[in-house]
Amino acid sequence: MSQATDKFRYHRDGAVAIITIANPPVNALGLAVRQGLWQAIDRFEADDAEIALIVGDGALFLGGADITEFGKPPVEPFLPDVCTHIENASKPVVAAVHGPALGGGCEIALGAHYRLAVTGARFGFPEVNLGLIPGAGGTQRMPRLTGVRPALEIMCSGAPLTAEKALEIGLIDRIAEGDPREAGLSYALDLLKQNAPVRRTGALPNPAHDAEAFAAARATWEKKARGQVAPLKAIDAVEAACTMSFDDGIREERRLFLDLMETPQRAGMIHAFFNDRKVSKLPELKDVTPRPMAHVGVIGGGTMGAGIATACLLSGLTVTLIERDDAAAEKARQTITGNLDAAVKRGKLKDTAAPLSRLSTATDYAALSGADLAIEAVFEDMAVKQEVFAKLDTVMKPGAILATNTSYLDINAIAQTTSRPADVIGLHFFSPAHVMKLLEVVVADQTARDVTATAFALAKTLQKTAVKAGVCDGFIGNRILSVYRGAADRMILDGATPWEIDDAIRAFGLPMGPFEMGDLAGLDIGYMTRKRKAATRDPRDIVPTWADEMVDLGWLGQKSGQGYYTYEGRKGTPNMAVMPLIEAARAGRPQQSFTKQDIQRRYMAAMVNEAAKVVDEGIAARPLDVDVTLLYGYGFPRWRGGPMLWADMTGLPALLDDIRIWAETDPYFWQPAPLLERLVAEGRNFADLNEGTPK
Ligand code: T1G
Repeated sequence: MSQATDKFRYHRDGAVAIITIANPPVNALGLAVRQGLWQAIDRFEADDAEIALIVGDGALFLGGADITEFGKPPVEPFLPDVCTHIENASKPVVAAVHGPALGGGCEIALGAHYRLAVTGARFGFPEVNLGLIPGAGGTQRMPRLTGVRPALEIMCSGAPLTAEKALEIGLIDRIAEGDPREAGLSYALDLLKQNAPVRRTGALPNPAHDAEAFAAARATWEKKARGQVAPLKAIDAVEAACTMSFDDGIREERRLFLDLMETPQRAGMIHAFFNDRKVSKLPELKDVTPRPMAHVGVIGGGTMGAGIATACLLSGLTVTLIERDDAAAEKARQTITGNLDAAVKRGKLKDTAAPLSRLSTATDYAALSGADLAIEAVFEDMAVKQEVFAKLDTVMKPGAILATNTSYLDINAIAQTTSRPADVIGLHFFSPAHVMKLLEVVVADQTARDVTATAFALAKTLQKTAVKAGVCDGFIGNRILSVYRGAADRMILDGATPWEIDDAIRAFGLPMGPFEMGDLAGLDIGYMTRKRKAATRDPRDIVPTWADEMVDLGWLGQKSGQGYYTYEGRKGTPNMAVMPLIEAARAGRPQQSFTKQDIQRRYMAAMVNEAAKVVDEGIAARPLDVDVTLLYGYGFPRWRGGPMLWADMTGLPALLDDIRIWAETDPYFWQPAPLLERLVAEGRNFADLNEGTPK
């Protein structure tokens, strides 16, 4: 009485037909699974089973449609038809959910007539995180069960619901403990005893058209998901559930879904989805075991050190923080306590007692003798860092890892001051270190592979996204940033205003432009970087003299109330007093006007050209590592996938043509990247260098 393929099993347990989906690792609803489900329902209809139970094998119910199929011609049976095929069964069908039931997985459950979840199950529609909307009936069935408000929230945010919440809003019928198959079987038998009828969600009346809810959702998500199309289309699809028949609503949902499938945003967000997983898959780390890292030493309790300590404490690690004296150590403890209090306010932490119980501070390095890993976050000065590493080298136990949080210094030079250069690595956190997701793992010449593997394991523990970087000034992100910032300064000298540039870059999708970003971070940071680089600056390079003059005038940005903008609170107004400084700097240079598109094109061309050099030099392993870095550390819009995908989609030949034209007047800044020239000559894209990334 059983039938099985490698993707699903059908077997009888008395009156119950049990349909098990087994498509590891996430039971994605690829073609074979859709075919199997369709046939299983046909089999159920034909045999004398009285009720059917659908369960997932392994760690979860169903992870949704098979994302690797997106962008290819859809193959029948289409998922919405499978859901309707389940719903049209003449005998009751129960879904028993454990773990995630996401996207199409949730829609399969909605196609069933009854739904049970075991504790810990999660229900979600994350399609907007892929530039899509639910496309298998979810926008039509869920509102019929829950009303429009919960449907709008879950489909626009992409955030999953707990089983308890799903029960509360009427998405499911029962919660049970333990094994989903056993719990599902027991529920199915209860339903049989009750003579429970077939209960088709699609046959339920339209949900009430809550005009206020739709207006509020559109206002909220136009802001929250600025630039993104999918959330607003999800609202349209849910509204169709209120105003159309079920069949027309299904057709409208399909139309909206297929339109989104063709958008660059869907390509961008799926590129980002797979890169999130590929970025930590490095051939040199395959089968390498990380070292233990339960006890972390942090040297320096300033903003970065305290942030790093907070991130470690929030992730359950034990922290010993070293400062130069008791007062500084106490100040660091207060900063960390403040960070943890804020995490409690944000709902990220129940209370601060547990993490604080794992924090100790000291002024004597000997306190680090038991630490598995030390992370130095002291003043950005080579001599200071080398002194710290010499001390660490004497006190840290054999096998402990010595890491530096430097944002640009030569880690090879730091490693050389120790007797164990193989244990030295860079861990470049981004401020605030307990909030920002990006961690650049900077691998020095002699860094051991298991040290790098440990850094990636630490990032996972800290729920950060690690990117492997090579040693150079600025590693991946800051090196590329300094170049596209340079392009903005050159556009100022050529006739654009800071405010035109900020407007254009915000319109492109970054949260803010380079000049408002400078005002936020403090204009003195750029000033100090320029002073640091002055000795080695190429004479053909330009210096934004107006920017130095602004700092000399005490215009530091938000912290001084005046920079490129003057500030009443956080609101900034263009500071026209900057223009005379800019005009003086422009003296004699030919001027031109810039459209928004001109500004975006130059800004992005500079970003991509330097990124190509970073990849070519091996500072970034692949173009995808640049994409991930810019997404998680520099606010690059996720729905564009990353600068390297943007370049591929824009067309590398046209980009190279532009760079060559600009090089005629500024050959120093616009030197085409050799890798870009090679790819264009070979008719290839950056994506071709990411080997194995699904199209
Ligand atoms: N399709 C194809 N591959 C997938 C996949 C999917 N839906 N989900 C994960 N993978 C791969 C992933 O790339 C990785 O591959 C491996 O599985 C393990 O993933 C019509 C249109 C389910 C919570 O958006 O959220 O349904 O790197 O490391 O940490 O309305 O995967 O090993 O080669 O993330 O245990 C909606 C996306 C699709 C869910 C499990 N569904 N996936 O987390 O494993 S659109 C989603 C996840 C849709 C319908 C619409 C998570 C997970 P590799 P992993 P995990």
